[in-house]
Amino acid sequence: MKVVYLSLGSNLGDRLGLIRRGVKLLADAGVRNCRISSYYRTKPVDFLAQGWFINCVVEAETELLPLRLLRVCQGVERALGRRPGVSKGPRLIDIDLLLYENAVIRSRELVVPHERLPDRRFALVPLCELAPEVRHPVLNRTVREMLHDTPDASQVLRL
Ligand code: PH2
Ligand code: MG
Ligand code: MG
Repeated sequence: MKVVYLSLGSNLGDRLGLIRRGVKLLADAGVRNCRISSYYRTKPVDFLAQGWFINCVVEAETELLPLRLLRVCQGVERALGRRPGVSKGPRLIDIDLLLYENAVIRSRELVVPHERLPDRRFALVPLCELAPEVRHPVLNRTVREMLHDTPDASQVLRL
């Protein structure tokens, strides 16, 4: 069993409902024993001309290998109605792999740890709630330290 951290976000439709359904579908597909952070209302970053997101982070155990897990996340996104759209733009649901144990993966399809993690309060704040002492395997910084040091100052409000 591997411990993994996933970021879930939505800024279209029934945002909270979509995230909750996403967690259920992930569990059905082998992403087990989920611990869910609080939900947060978060200001959009990168692509600003879109509605606020709801974001959370899920800690889970899985036997799925990283690329299989990525496929499962993509399958759940699709099952919840997501279709290709503007890069970083509005989405019904986005499920990203933040950390997979201490794995470091740099393939064309998948980069783990997530390359933007240190620059995203919307991921660091909920991740810090679940796992403040977990360490980034490349930066050798804990989640708490990354949150303390992040240059991102965008709003992340607990629901
Ligand atoms: N996801 C993005 C781009 N910007 N902003 C917030 N607040 N939350 C997100 O999940 C998010 C974003 C691309 O995946
Ligand atoms: Mg994303
Ligand atoms: Mg994504």
